[in-house]
Amino acid sequence: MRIVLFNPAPRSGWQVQRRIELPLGLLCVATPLDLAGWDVCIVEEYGNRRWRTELVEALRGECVCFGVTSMTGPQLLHAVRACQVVRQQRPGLPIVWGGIHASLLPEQTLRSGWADVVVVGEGEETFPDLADALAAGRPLGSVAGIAYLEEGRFRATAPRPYIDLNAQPPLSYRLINMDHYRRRLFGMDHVSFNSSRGCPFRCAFCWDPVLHGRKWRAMEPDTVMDHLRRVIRDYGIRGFLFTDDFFFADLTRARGVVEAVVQSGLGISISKLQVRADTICRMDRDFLDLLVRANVRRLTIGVESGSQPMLDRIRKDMTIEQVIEANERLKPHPIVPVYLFMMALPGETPEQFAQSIALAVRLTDENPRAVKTFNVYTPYPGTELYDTTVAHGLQPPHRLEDWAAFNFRKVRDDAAWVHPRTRRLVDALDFPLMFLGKGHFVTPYKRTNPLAVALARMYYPLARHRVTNLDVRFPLETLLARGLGIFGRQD
Ligand code: B12
Repeated sequence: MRIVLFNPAPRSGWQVQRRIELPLGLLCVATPLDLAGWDVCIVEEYGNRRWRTELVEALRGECVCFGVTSMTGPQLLHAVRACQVVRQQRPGLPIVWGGIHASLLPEQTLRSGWADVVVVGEGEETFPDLADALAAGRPLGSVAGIAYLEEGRFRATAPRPYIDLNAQPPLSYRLINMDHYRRRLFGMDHVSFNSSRGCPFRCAFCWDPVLHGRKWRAMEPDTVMDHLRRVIRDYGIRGFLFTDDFFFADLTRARGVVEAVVQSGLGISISKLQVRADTICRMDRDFLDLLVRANVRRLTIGVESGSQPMLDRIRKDMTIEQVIEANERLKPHPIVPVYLFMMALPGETPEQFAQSIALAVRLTDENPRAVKTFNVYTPYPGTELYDTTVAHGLQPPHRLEDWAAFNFRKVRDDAAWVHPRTRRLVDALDFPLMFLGKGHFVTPYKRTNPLAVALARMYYPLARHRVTNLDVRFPLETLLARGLGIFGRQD
């Protein structure tokens, strides 16, 4: 009996063909079904012009249900488009939604008409149970961890306990074409890997505390190695991009994983990890050296704001001094710290925004390897800060499809939670901010686009002048980039 799963492109327009990420969420739910003997078919839209034909072909035969995943944002539209195909081809086939967005807003997702069942939270145990129920005609009420409509009434069954990550089998990568997902970085092939879930912190903008209840769970080093070894054995891929929200939550475990990677002698590269600045302050030199030996090249660090009162407001539980200290500690090591900032946070004053810029300038000046990224704060449903934006006039979308317009590149016109002067600054400086930190913008284009590199180099002094002096007069380059559609698209 077949189950068809669909991975909608997370972006729209030309970006559909851009960077490809392993569909880890779908693989996690497909693996137990595969091992239980189901015929699981995963259709990928990302970077795949034939997705529609492949989906129609997959739906032929005896299907039990269709499953789709989605984050909040443009991915929802792509998910809905696939559901339209399913409804057309196989009217009556149950459509199951899973993933972050549907888990946060199950009722609205169901009322859209594009979903028959929502799997809320982790799907490894719930989805096989649901598939069995659908195949056997067992009532939905007997399946824990789901939501559905019964005669128009919203029903949610009891939540399912978190799964034991150490008891999970290695993913059934053979269900997808791994070649589609290999990313050539630092001279070797890479794929994504996830070794833990959740985060004990309470950042007011983050979805994590909502779905994971601040409960952090992780694979032991042996389990991680077992999974990585399979990927190396079956696909020869030795580069891994860890997607963990907080890989370093338990420093003893983190050290154990990194040591195991180094000691294995398999040439494994953990190329990218996310970390908090205060965690770096807790690492000694040996630990940082160990990370270098495991080929950690990039550490992504959420700084969010250069204003301490703002950090306190968003409950980051971290200080600006810790960020500066972390940058200092990383300096002697060949690791690129990628500092992430959010602009247009609720109530952010122009002065606070200027403090973020000043901190980014300081970090990139003090550590020449450091790079930064500024994104517009996007309120995500279920989070504490989202409620603040609603209190300040955000009209929550009433339809599933309307969440698709939530975008991190542009301040929404109705963003009443943003000070009008801050909004003007953000709108005008978003583009030049991309060029702050020499080399950051040009590196990806070095081999492919000499014109873009030359233009960026010419523009750099003006960009730096603009952002350091908050000079937003005649922002012609921003208007041009927006007009040409190469920047700030809303899809
Ligand atoms: C890799 C990644 C991406 C990839 C692509 C993801 C993909 N698969 O398509 C890329 C780089 C494209 C991406 C982009 C974005 N991302 Co992103 N991304 C992630 C990341 C780091 C890992 C996702 C992952 O693999 N998780 C591991 C798997 C196992 O977890 P899972 O997907 O939740 O799946 C489980 C359940 O949800 C469920 N499930 C999932 N799907 C399904 C389907 C069915 C049928 C069933 C039954 C169950 C089920 O079962 C799974 C196993 O338990 C997460 C953070 C995280 N740790 O999850 C953020 C995250 C998903 N991204 C997020 C965001 C905000 C974005 C962006 C909008 C903006 C940004 N600043 O990055 C953009 C997208 C839009 C755009 N215009 O580009 C948020 C989403 C919040 C939300 N409300 O949706 C997250 C949670 C990060 C965060 N903490 O804020 N992202």
